[in-house]
Amino acid sequence: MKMTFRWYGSKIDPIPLKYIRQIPGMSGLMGFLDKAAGDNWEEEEIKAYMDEVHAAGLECEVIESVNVHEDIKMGLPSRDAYIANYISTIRNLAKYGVKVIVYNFMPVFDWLRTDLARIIPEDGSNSLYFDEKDLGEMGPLEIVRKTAEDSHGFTLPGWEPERLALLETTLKQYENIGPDDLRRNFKYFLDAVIPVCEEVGIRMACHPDDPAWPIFGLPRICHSQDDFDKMVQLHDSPANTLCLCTGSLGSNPENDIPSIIRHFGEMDRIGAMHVRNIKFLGYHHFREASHLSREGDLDMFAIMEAIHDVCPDTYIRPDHGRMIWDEKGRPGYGLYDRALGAAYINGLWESICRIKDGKCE
Ligand code: DNO
Repeated sequence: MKMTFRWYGSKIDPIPLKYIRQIPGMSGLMGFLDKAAGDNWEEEEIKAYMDEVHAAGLECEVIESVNVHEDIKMGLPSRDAYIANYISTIRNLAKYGVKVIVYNFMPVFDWLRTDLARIIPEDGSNSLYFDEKDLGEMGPLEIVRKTAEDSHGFTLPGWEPERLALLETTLKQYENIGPDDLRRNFKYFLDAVIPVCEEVGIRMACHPDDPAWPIFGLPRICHSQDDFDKMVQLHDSPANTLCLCTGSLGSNPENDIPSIIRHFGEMDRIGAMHVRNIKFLGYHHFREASHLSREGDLDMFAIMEAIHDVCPDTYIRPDHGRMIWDEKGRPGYGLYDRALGAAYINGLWESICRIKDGKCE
């Protein structure tokens, strides 16, 4: 396994690369360029980002959030131009050593929470929180306004202002698009980009819907094993994989995460892993927990054991941390709790490898 950390670039991420390098066992980043969905990622911008990362002694073989333009998801005639940009971005990223691109195919919203800083009464820390009841009362425009307000000036991944400015129009356009239409548009996209990925040695890794069910009546087609079985069949190739995010899929207790990891790992369809824990509070109601198994409802040992057994060479990042020790940071993406998460995941990994293989490399 390669332990990585999400980093937003020195302009918008307050965490210095030096600190990331100092986390035990950290090999590199799941990198990010602050670009609008549909834009071409120019070579010079990628080079500048990579130079900075490499100079800090880190790798960057995974890039996250090359966001798919809404016109591609909606299947509009303008999609071909955006797909051409996507292909050019894939080619440019490959030139700088990128092996995996994490993306998603969720209409309009990427991940969604109803509170970005819910206090955890037991210890006074705070974490991302979701309660569908609050959502019902809020509506899409209200949630976008609240999320922007609560993010303390930090841009949030998947919440690009340019895209959300068109929210009302986009929501209207989706009224006539059902899950089958979305899947058809997804296939059109994959048919265009996967052959290029095969040629340049990149794997596309689709992130699950977060939370793992449809919201605001929008079609969502990536939140269960069954959905991903269909997704990998849309264009059957080792380059068409998923980014198995334990906390996103795990927000629905019906998703048995270790078993889903085994299923797709055995098929060699896991491109990357996001590892985090969830505490269930009721129906469609949860908060994010520290990574430790006993502080949430996911069995992190069983998750790491499944990774060990079926995709031991995959890229992992500790996903969303709580805010602890009075850190002021991007919600979900502070330094401290994610670093603790990495240390814990490394600990599990060492024990699992020692027990099962007699050694840990
Ligand atoms: C949330 C992240 C997602 C993920 C995208 C990939 O915190 O896990 O924003 O990066 O869905 O496109």
